[in-house]
Amino acid sequence: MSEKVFPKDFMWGAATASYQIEGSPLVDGAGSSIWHRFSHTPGNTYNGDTGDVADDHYNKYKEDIALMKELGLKAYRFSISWPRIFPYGKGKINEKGVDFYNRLVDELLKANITPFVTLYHWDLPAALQDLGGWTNRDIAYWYTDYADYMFQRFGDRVKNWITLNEPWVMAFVGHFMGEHAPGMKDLYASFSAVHNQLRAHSKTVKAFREENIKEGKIGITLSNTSHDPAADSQEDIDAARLAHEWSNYPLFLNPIYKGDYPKGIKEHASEFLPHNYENDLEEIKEKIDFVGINYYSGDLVKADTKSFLGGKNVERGLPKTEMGWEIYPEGFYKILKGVQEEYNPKEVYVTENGAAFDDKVVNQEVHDEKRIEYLKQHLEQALKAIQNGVTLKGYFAWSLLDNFEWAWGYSKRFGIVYVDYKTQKRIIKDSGKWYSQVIKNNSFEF
Ligand code: LGS
Repeated sequence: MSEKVFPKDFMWGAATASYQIEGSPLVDGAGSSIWHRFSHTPGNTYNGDTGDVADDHYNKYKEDIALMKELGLKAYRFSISWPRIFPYGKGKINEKGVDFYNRLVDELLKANITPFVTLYHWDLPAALQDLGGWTNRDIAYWYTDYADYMFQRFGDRVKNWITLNEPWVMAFVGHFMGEHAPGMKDLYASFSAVHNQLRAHSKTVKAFREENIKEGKIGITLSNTSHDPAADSQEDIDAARLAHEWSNYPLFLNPIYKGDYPKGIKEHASEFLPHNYENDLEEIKEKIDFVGINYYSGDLVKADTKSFLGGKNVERGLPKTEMGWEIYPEGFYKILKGVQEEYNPKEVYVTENGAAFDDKVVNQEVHDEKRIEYLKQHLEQALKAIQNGVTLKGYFAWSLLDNFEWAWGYSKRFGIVYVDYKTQKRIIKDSGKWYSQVIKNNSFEF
C-alpha cells in the first residue's frame, strides 16, 4: 500500500450551510432569521447582498444532489435552518419546513450519500434575538427543544449530528466585532454567548443520548487558525498561546472535556464571563463522539500590550487566498495534532477546509489550479496527521457550491462547483473534478 493512501472507509465529503445556499428564506411559513435581518440592514454586507436567492438550493436540491453523486461524494454536511422549523424559535412547528429537510435527506440517502447535519450554522430565529438571543440563559432550553425535535423527526435516517458551527465566530464576530449578525460590539455579550452556547450544546448532547438513536453520533464544529509566535521570546510564545486558547478549539473543548475554561482565559478574561459561570461547568462537561475541526489559515502573533489578550498579527510573507488569508498548510497539521494531544477525542472530522480564489469561466470550464494546489497541500497534512496518531475519520471540503459568504456577500467564491448567480447554472470546477479523483482513488496522488 502506498503511503499516500487514506484509510479504508474515509468519509469524503463537502459542506454547506442553510442561509448561504438555500435562498427563499421566508417561503412555506419560515420565520425570519438574524441573518435575514442583518443582511437586509444597509451597510452590513458587501454590495448589500442578501441570502434571498443565494444558490436557490431550496428549489434545486435535487440537481445539487445529482452533482454530489457525479462528484462521488460519500458524505454531505449541511445545516438546518431553525426558523424554517420553528418560525418563532419555539412553540409552533412549521411542518413545511420539516418537509423540505425530509425531501433533502431522502434524496441524499437514495444517492447513497451520508448526511452530516449541523443544527445551528448562525441563522438564529429573529424572534429569539428579540429576547436576547445567545446572551439569554434560556436559549439553552430553546435550542435543546429544537434540536431534540430534529432528532425525533430525522434520527431514523440521520446518524451524524453537529450541535453548533464555530461558536467562537458566532460569539465574537457576531457580538464583539459586529461584522456578523446580530451585529453587536460588546465583549460581555460575546462571553455570555460562548457560555450559553456551551450550555445549549451539552444539554442537547444529553437529550441526544436519551433519544437513543441507533448508531447515532454527536459532536461540535470549531473554528481554528494556527497561531505561531513571531519570535522565540516568552512574550510572543505567551501571546500566541493565549490567541490559541481563546479563538481555537480549547475555548470549547477545555470545558467539554476537562470541565473548565482554559487557564489563559481564566487569567486574562474571566471578568467577562457571566457571574457564577462556575456553577454550570459540571453540566457542560459531557462526553461527545467526535470533534469537528474547521481550518483555513494561519497567523503570526507578536506580543502587544495594547491589544485584547496581548497579541497582534504580523506579516510573514506567505502566499494568500482571495480573502487575504495566509496559505499555511503546516498549521493544519499543528491544529489536528494539537487537538488529539490536548483532548484525545475518539474521532475527529475536518468539517471545513477550502479557499476562495478569483475564478473565471472560460468556455464553460473553471481552471482553478490554485484551489487544487491548496486542497492538495492540506490533504497532505491531514494524511500526515493520521499517520501520526490523529483519529481523523473524514474530510469535508468547503464548499460544495459558491455561495453567500456572509459579510462578503457573493464577492468570494469557495465552491468546488461554480455558480452563475444570474442563471443559477452550476459548473464543476477543475478542483471539483480533481477532488472526485481523490475520492475515487482514496489518495491525492494518482
Ligand atoms: O463560509 C464560511 C467559511 C469561509 O471561511 C462558513 O460558513 C464558516 O463556517 C467558516 O467560518 N468559514 C470560513 N472561515 C475562515 C476563517 C479564517 C479566518 C482567518 C482570519 C485571518 C485574518
